[in-house]
Amino acid sequence: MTDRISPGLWRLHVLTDRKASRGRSHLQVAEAAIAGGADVLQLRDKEASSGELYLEALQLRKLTREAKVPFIVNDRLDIALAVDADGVHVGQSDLPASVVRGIMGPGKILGVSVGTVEEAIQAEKDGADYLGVGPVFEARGTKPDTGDPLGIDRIALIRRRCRLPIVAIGGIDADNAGKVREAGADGAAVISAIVSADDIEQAARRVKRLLSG
Ligand code: 3NM
Repeated sequence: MTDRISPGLWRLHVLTDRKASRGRSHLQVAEAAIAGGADVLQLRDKEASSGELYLEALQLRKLTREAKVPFIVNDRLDIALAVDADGVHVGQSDLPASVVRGIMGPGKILGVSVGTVEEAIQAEKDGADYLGVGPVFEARGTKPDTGDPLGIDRIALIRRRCRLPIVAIGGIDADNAGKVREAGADGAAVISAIVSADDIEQAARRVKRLLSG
């Protein structure tokens, strides 16, 4: 069973993405990703209305609770609270991490996206439980505004300056997942290489194997 309160032990984070899923629902994607070994599931849907997102989140909450897999909602604290998700992941232009922590309280998981050492140190002060560091490689079109890749060295740099678990994101696949672990990341967050695959379960299993080694 995945340890729900130890993000440092979470290797494979699978994020949902409506467009990248090739017509499959978030629920179908999530079921297959969990079968393939996802340690945590993050609902990320920038297109859904609040009403749609709430219904999607309810479905994923039920699935993840039964599977004993932690469930994180991207950006939307309101939705996370409404369905009793295990936590929220915010970026630098979302609601500030310190505010999210204040509203959520200490019992929930807070992930924060960072690109620099300074942002990482600030996120730690703000009460983050883990850092998303990216885009490490070229993101695969699932996020249009990610900017230039940071490169693998950024993981090692942040690792030296910050004690929080690091989750690499951006262009991670079965070819490079091992490299981010070697650089010091505790895990990786993946969209396209898993949710766009013909066989989502098998794709998740491949990436998971590299992250677990
Ligand atoms: N955040 P893929 S990169 C959602 O750098 C997201 O913070 C990023 O998708 C960041 O695995 C990214 O398909 C997209 O490259 C990751």
